[in-house]
Amino acid sequence: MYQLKPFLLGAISSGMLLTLSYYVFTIYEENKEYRRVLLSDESVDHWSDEALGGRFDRNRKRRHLKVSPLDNKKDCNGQTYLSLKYKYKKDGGVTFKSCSLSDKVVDEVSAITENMKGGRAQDMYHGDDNVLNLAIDRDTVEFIGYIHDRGAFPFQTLNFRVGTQQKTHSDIVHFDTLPERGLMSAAWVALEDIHPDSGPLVWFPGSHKLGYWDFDELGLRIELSSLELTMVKDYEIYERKVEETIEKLGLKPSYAILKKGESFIWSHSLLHGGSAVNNKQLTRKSQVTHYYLTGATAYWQPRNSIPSLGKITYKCEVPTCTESDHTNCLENIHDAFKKRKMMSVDFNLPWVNAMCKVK
Ligand SMILES: O=C(O)CCC(=O)C(=O)O
Repeated sequence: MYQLKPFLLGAISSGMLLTLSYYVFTIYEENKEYRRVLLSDESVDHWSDEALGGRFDRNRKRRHLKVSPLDNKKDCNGQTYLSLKYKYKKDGGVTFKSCSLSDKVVDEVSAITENMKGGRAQDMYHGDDNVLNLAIDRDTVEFIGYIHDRGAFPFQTLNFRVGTQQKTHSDIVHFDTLPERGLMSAAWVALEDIHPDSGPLVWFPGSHKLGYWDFDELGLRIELSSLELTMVKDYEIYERKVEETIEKLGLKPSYAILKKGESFIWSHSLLHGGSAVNNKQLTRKSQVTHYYLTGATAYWQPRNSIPSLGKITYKCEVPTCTESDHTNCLENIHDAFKKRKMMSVDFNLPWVNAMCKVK
């Protein structure tokens, strides 16, 4: 009996030690995964310096997690901002519920969207206060800024009455920034409870890590015999290439079956589109707002550019919100549009659109 006691005590303490080690190891591994995802930077180099002529800023990999006072703030679904940021970085998209977005604004925009001609309207925020209020909703703008460690400001709204059935694409093919690429994000707000048969937004978790997905990145310009900007043809080839890649990699779709007032926030390179509308009687009222993030000095359209050949088509109609005048800029977004200026565009280059010249 006396000999058994130390043996039992030893066994119990070894067991406890093993359990403790297991927990410490699990926490360590979770923490490592958390850090890995939060520190990863999906916009680091994909192209060579020679190809880009030194236009892109590569020195921005962070070593330390940034601690923000917003980390523990919760969205109106009760999720902490930090956990949502983790999901966003890992998957490229996340569902968010703003606490500052009122039912009244959502209902007003829903009514406008219900009644608009043609079922699709771009940039209604220029003329309609409710559409604008939704685009500059305090929590949404703050959250998008928070997940990117930047200020966010809207540059385009799209309202849809029904499912778009738009083919899968990423936004970076249309909008991009310089000198740092990918300072862009979007929020898709449900203006009603989304029905699975109404053609919900479809997206491919993790696809934002596959690269920039623009024409140059995919080698499409090189594939075409003529390097002229045959946009329509290029776009069809792009869409096919995206479809083929999804199939080849076996990427699994997710659907944004959101409740009214929730939004789906996605990253510049996330592959997404409109899924099939199975019931044509159903509406799918939504507003997409595209946001730039502060820090860019020029904006360009990858779809109409061949950067590896030094041909870049710049985008001119952009409000130049900066980190220091961000709040003021949001409140006066239309003035910011008027004062637009493209600070670091090299206007001597023949392909720079003349419209972009600083007035
Ligand atoms: O709402 C949709 O079905 C697609 C919207 C979209 O792809 C976009 O705005 O970039």
